[in-house]
Amino acid sequence: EGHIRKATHIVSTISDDRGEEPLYLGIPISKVIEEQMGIGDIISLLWFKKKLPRWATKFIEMCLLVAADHGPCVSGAHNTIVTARAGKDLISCLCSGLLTIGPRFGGAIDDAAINFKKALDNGIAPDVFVEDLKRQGRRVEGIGHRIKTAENQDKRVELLCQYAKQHFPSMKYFNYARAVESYTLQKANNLVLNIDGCIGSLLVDLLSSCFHEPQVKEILELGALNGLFVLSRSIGLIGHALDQKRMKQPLYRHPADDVLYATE
Ligand code: Q5B
Repeated sequence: EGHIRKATHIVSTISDDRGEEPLYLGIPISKVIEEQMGIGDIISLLWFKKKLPRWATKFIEMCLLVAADHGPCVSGAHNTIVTARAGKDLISCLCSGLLTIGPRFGGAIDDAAINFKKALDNGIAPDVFVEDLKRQGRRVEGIGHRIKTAENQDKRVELLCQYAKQHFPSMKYFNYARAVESYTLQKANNLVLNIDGCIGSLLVDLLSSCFHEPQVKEILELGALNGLFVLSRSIGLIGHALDQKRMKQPLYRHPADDVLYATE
């Protein structure tokens, strides 16, 4: 006799918790441990739905390592610190910091990746690419930094680039981003290729070596790459929350003499 199948409300394709142990894309967690997989492997299974080669998962892990924190002054850490000092719980402190991640701070990775890819694929010269965006009143995503300049270069960018040179089959999108940087640096010396632009362009190179074109486009359009910054920076934000709580820092109030009261 046939079973009547109930219509399901949710479809899920990445993991299964019904057996003795959880499966990540069909791989039991005991195998994950046995094969000494890293967090890059887990991300590749659960985010990209594919087991990626070691050179690629190691690069993902490097992105997580180098972007975990950038001091107490950046937008995210500042919000987390203020929230911790207002006596809120760890999750609120973390969320408060995370909510600052966006187009100007840490959340420019996907747009940088999409824009650099589109420009190179369509054979647009770097200077034309920059001037087109300028005409539209838009900034070049992945370019520009508050403190990093041509003279005070970002070590994180250098380290990721060094690894890619040794292990990536192709770096054409990164090289294009570098060419864009050469042009923007002629305008101002802080218009460097920043951490978002570096991760974005190198991830396009990585994904293009591991996936077919439609899948690469899908991953970028899903906004998956900003997830790398979010995941990584969560480590630093949690650190800042714990740091403030450990020191029992009092409620923060911004000094009034640092505000221009421009009221009539
Ligand atoms: N101008 C990042 O700007 C920043 C331009 C540009 C064309 C650009 C800016 C920007 C794109 C978004 C992006 C990721 C807001 C940055 C990060 C993580 C972090 C952070 C940390 C960490 C900095 C002065 C003049 C103006 C602008 C022009 C600036 N950027 N033109 N394309 N991209 N970038 N974000 O210094 O003629 O005077 O009107 O939006 O990729 O978030 O450590 O801090 O790990 O935590 O505030 O590294 O570059 O300069 O806004 O005063 O602009 O430069 O149009 O021209 P600034 P502004 P004009 S990495």
